[in-house]
Amino acid sequence: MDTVQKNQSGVNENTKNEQLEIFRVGHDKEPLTSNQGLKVSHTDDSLKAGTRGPTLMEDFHFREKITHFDHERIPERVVHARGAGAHGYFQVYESLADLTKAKFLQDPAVKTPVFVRFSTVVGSRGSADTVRDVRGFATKFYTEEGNYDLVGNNIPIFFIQDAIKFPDIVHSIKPEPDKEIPQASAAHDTFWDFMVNNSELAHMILWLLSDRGIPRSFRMMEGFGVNTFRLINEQGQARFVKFHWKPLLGVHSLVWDEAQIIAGKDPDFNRGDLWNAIEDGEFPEYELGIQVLEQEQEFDFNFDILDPTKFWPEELIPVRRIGKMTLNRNVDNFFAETEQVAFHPANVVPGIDFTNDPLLQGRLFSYLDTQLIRLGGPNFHEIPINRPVAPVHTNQRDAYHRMTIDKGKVSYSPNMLQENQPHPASELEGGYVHYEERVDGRKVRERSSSFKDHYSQAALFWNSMSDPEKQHIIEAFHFEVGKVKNKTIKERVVDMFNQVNGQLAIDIASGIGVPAPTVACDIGITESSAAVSQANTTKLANTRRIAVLVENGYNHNELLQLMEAFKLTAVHPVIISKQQGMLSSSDSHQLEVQENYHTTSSVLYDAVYIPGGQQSIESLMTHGYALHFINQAFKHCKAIGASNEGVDMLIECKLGEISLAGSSDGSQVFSDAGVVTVRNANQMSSFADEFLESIAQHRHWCRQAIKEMVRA
Ligand code: HDE
Repeated sequence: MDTVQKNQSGVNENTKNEQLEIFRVGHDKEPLTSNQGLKVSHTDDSLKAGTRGPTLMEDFHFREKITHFDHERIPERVVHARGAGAHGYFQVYESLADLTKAKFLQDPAVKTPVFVRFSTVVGSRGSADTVRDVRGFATKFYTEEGNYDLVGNNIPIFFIQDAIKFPDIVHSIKPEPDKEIPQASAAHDTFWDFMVNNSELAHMILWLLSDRGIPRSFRMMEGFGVNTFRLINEQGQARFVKFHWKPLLGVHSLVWDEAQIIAGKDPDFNRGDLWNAIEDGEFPEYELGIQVLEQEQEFDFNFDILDPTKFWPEELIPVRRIGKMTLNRNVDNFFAETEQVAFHPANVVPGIDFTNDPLLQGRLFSYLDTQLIRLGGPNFHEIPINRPVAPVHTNQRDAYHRMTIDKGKVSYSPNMLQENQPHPASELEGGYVHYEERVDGRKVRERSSSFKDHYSQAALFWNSMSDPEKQHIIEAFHFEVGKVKNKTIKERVVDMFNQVNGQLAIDIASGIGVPAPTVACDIGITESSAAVSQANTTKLANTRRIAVLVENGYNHNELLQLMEAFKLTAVHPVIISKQQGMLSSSDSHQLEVQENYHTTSSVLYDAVYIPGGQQSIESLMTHGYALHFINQAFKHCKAIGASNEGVDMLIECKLGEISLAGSSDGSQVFSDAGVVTVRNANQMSSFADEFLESIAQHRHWCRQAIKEMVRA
């Protein structure tokens, strides 16, 4: 039964899917054909003059096959080349008519179809998912009034204030052009050279080097429109707005050491995580939030609300959650959908408008321009993933790859021959009318003095970090700037961050081989914003992946109890053993192994569980890979659970010795560090609860201080 209500023009969650259906082709039990529909009888040998003779020109099948192959690549995106996409829908919680006339924000019954593409910025299309980088979070809403694109990132601010610097920053962060090294990394001289010569980057650097730069999952990542936009209501009243996406699973990140190892063990880690969650029916959900300012409030703050290197602290301007997006369908074809989707911040609908944010102004040019080269001409809006569900009637004709067969001889306006159709729509008919902002100024290449403070919000962000988050940022500096060869650049990094926080500069200097500042600065910013710290995010065990380490002779009852508890919380256990195949428990139950120690790694899980069973544990204790697996999970501050003889395995790993003074029997010795143990079979249920709670915490940062001593 179709319970989805349609709005007036018939757009609903399924509309885009129905539109795409026309283009989908399955190839079940069909004969192979040429592109002309000719059935092909043989495709493994080219047509030759004799079995050992030359290939003949007349082999049209060979030529068509090879020619198509030779042309199968399009240029990758200049930035955001690597990405993953998914379909879904958006529903507003209540009408926003008081703020905007955008139709998709009026009726809570309407499910507007969306397509989202997540991405990294710097790396090539084949680069690893878990590099340190900003993540793109671009959403296309297929509304009844045309496509609306919210092309955002997972960090609420940007590096630069004016779009004219975009080619410079991107050139500096991309691989150095002489040797094309390093791939997908900011840890090299040209980027930091650009950085020390542009103090407006200071704030963004702290966000990039924070845990936000290495998200655990696209499902656990915030999104931000970054630029300041306008909402316009039916009465023509305008307000300033910032857009936010808030993930229902909270905001969580990897550990840098882990992120680097994952880049080798599973370069598709984030992409696969998104795909699997959707296939498993665990649909990623994000609430759309808005921060709204009245026009009169434009100059009420100690930062310029049009400056894209500043965020609007939620404590000053609260985020109102106005609706929810659910991603519930994977793509059928990566190239056709994820690769060919074309976002553009200028794709707006009535009720949403621009501001003079100078970064946004430049973006409004760039995205259309880049699609022309990337997608080979001006008809990319006809590619199925880019087609609006709203009807299209223009006087545009021709050009490469035109699909529409426009009828009639009139392709201009005004005209008499076709009674001036298609006719420009009045505002009442839904025609887009730009907000009549008064603009008055001299032609200058200058920046407003209200954009000149580059350090106050950097200090605000730094103050907002918890101690573990601060530690991660300092370590990230030690990595990123530690890789820089030029000593003067390193010294200038320290000088720059001395302007943010003197102690931060001292801590950066301590790891990169340059002197600490002689005078530690204090710029006198004491404010903080709790909302930007991940320490205060939602914490849930749901959808986490748990490695279960077992060998023959494991305790079936213990494992069964935990598996049931995992299932209830939608936690995913994965059975890992030395060899794939079947295992026998101590009481002869059979269990299928999913991964062996070669196919998987501790870094691919959120937690580890070791059930008891004398024989299983004795076998694990002699296996270096298993010992390493547990030590590595411990080092990355993950939850670890062990029951009965499983606790002996932890003692064998010497986790207790390294971390906390524990009792020799191993019972509950580690619990405050996220290591949960039980020796008593009657306490399995409370053990399961405690272990799940420990998984929900995501990471146990109290182990940080000792992690360098862990042998992993
Ligand atoms: Fe983009 N950006 N950008 N950007 N951007 C592109 O467009 C650009 C900026 C963002 O998944 C390009 O189709 C300029 C901010 C995302 O397909 C290009 C400036 C934000 C994506 C481009 C910015 C973004 C892009 C490259 C500075 C967060 C990927 C390929 C003024 C709000 C969209 C393409 C996808 C992609 C230009 C800055 C987000 C070259 C000139 C700020 C998520 O047009």
